[in-house]
This record gives sequence, C-alpha cells and structure tokens, in this order.
Amino acid sequence: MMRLRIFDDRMIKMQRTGKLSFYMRSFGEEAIAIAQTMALETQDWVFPSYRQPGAQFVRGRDMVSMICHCIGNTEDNVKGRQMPVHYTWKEGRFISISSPVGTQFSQAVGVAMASAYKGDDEVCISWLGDGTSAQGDYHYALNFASTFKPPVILNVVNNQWAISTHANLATGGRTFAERGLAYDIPSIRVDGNDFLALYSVTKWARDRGAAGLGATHIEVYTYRAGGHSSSDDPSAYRPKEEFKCWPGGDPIARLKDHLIKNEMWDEERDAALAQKIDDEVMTSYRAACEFGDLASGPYPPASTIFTEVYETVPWHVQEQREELGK
Ligand SMILES: Cc1ncc(C[n+]2csc(CCOP(=O)(O)OP(=O)(O)O)c2C)c(N)n1
Repeated sequence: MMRLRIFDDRMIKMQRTGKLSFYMRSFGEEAIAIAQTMALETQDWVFPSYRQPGAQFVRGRDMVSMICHCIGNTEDNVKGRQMPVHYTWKEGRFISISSPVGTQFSQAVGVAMASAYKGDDEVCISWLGDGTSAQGDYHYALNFASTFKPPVILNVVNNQWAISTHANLATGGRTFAERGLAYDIPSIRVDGNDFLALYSVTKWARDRGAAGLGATHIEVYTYRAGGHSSSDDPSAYRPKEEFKCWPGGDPIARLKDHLIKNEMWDEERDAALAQKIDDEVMTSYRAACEFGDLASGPYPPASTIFTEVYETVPWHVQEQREELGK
C-alpha cells in the first residue's frame, strides 16, 4: 500500500510538471487492490478498473515497465494505444483496463464461465465504481453470474463519487450490496479502508468460487480521497469539510496503527521503508526515461498501429499501411 501511494504521489507530480500527460491515483483506496489481490491465487484473473493498478505490485510487475506505459515510450507494452494508467499485463493475468467503464464485469464473468467449463482452478475478480454500476453492463454481468454461477468475485467500489456525480444518483437503494440479492447472488458490504476485512472477505469469496458455489457480489465502501484524475478539480463540486472527515479514514494509517499496537512495526521502520520506496520510484523513473521521455520520445513507431491487431491483415488496412509507407 505504501508503494502504491508513494508511486502515485510521485507520478502525479510528474504530471503536474509536464513529465506525464495524464494520471489517476488510487489515493484512499490503496487497500482494495492490494488486500484483495493478496487474497487470490496466482492463477486467478484480474479484471481491474483504473483504480486497481496496485494489483500489479502484488503480482510483481516491474515499476520501470509501469512508468514506460505511463509515458507511452518505446518500451510501453501497449505501444501507446491506451491512456496512461490503463495498464495491461499479460504475465500477471491483469486484463487491460478499459476506458469505456464497466466492460470488465461481463468479461470477468465470461472467463470465469470458461474456467469452470474447463475444470480449471481459476477464479476471476473484477471491480467497477458506484457510478459505473448504474450502467447496463453491470446488470448483464450479474444476470449471467446468477444464471451460470461461475467462480467470480464482483466488486462495486463505492467511493461515493463518480467524477462530480454523487453515489446517491447511481442507486435508489440503501446500499449497493443489496442489489446482488435480487440476482440471488450472496452479497456483502465491506469496509474498503480496512485491509484485514478486505483480505478475509475476498478469501471467503475465492473459496466459495473454487468450491463451485458461484459468484460473490461485494460492495467495497470507501472514499475517493483525491480528485478523479489529473484533469479534475474536486473543490469545484465537493464540500471542503468532506475530506477532513475522510469517511473510513486512511487505510494505510489504519493498518500501520494496528501493526504498531501489536508491536509488529514502528515509526522508524516506517520512515525507512517510505524513503526506500521513494528512491526506488525515482530510480525507476530515470530508468524508464532511458526508453523515451514525454517531451522528446522516442515513441513507438507509427507502424505499430498495424501490428498485433489482425492475424491476417485485411486488404483495406493493408492499403492504408502502404499509403503510410510503413
Ligand atoms: C461508458 C463510459 N461512460 C462514461 C465515461 C466517462 N467516465 C470515466 S470515469 C467516469 C466516472 C466513473 O465513476 P465510478 O464508476 O464511480 O468510478 P470511480 O472513478 O469513482 O472510481 C466517467 C463518467 C467512460 N469512460 N465510459
């Protein structure tokens, strides 16, 4: 969680100083991707939204590779085809983050159905936001999950805001959790700023999926402590006092306090770890820039728009390629 927060803090500063074009932080929501991915097995499939890049840290993705993606340089594994922070990482079974929000739920259900059909011990997990759960995609996915009972964990991350739209406008119900019950899917509401609660509820959901008991629907109650993205200014629509209350509190501070009280951690080690991570982030940023920085590149060549899309390139695309001279 500390790695994710420090990484995010540095990257937003890079954006503010013109070294990245765009950025999205997980600020206040760090426990979610970290605890929930830790509760899975390595063969499980992760279908994230743009606020769960932390799952990659759990699975060991190299920071340099993540920063190359954010810059969109020659080492970006998606060759500049995605917005920054819309990571994809095949080796970590981390499915490409989609800009059109909500597509990941149906994909997760579909892959889980395939795994069950093949008899593989694989569970899928996916997250979408309170705002996104007002879309049809959410309901299609729940209906398939209810009907076919695949091993899938479907999380609605209720961080109370969808850019400037409050969660009250995404449902008329009291909670997001209760919506799963209408689909006859076991549903639970968990404190999304409590690392240990998230870990245990996700382990339970994984066990259910692996035992053939089907999907679990989870409302992860949290708070988007920062802006929506580097393009957003929440002070334009959010009461100032709200952040001061920080519903649920800082998940990192909460776990730290718990560990200190149990004599498993101390302030000195905490400060040393923060410094070590910050050094790692800065070293990784400099290493990533060796493959191209935002101001001067190099970027993936234009010819890459024609690669890795079609196995057999259709004639009209081939014509366009020839016209481009690549
Ligand atoms: C299909 C679609 N509609 C609208 C958008 C624009 N958009 C991007 S993020 C976002 C808000 C999503 O809010 P929420 O689902 O609550 O997730 P959060 O950002 O709070 O994590 C919107 C409207 C989009 N990317 N895709």
